[in-house]
Amino acid sequence: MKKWYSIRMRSSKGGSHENGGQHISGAERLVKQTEIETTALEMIHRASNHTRGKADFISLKIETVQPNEIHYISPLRVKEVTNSHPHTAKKVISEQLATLPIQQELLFSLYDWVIHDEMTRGAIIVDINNGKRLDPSINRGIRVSHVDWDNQFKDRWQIKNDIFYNERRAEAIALSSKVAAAGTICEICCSDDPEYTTGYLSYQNTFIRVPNMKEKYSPRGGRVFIIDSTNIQLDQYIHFLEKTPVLIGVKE
Ligand code: PML
Ligand code: MG
Ligand code: MG
Ligand code: MG
Repeated sequence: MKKWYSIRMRSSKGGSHENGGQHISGAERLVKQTEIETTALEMIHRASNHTRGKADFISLKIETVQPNEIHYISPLRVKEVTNSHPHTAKKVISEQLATLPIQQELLFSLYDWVIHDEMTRGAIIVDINNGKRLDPSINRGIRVSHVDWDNQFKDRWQIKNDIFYNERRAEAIALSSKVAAAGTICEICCSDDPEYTTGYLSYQNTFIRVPNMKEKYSPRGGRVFIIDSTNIQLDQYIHFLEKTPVLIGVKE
């Protein structure tokens, strides 16, 4: 069996993340040996040409993954809702999440947090029962990793679902499908890219694109995973998100 490789990149400006540098970009792929070089180059290129600024620190990690460790999961369904302005985002989000058993005040505070986050590199985990943050490290959050599309599956899926393709969206759907498979009740995400204002919710197996989630040119954005702490073993949940290799597709 051919080996797979996990390739991870994170970049920052003003020093490394650990030394207080400002996060610029991150990327995450699972590839076969023949794709390592191209993928690594793409990532370095991405870190060096980002709308959030020019990185002066890049960490690139390449690790082997045993094929029998890989979990195959299906992608979320994708839909888009109308939202013409950030001012109406809360209304749209609460309509989409009408059946989520969460206090409206908590939901709105999480939305506010997501569009204003400038500190956290990864995602935060929040308990739906009381709004308590559950992930251990304040600035880092949880960095979902070891996830990618199976390339052939992705090509077929895109044609079948007639989804307008862009790399950023494809990555977000892969990541979010893994997050949902971990047992997350709902995810709220908004990019920290100043040029990119479309965010998404993931709820009940659906990736819900929300245009104009934040004001254009805002360099802030983040991710929150809402879970039920009474139903989830936190260590295993975090381990799955950060370490278990997942391909979006079906095992051949
Ligand atoms: C990110 O850049 O971190 C999030 C991207 C969200 C993409 C949503 C979409 O275009 O469907
Ligand atoms: Mg980003
Ligand atoms: Mg791939
Ligand atoms: Mg962030």
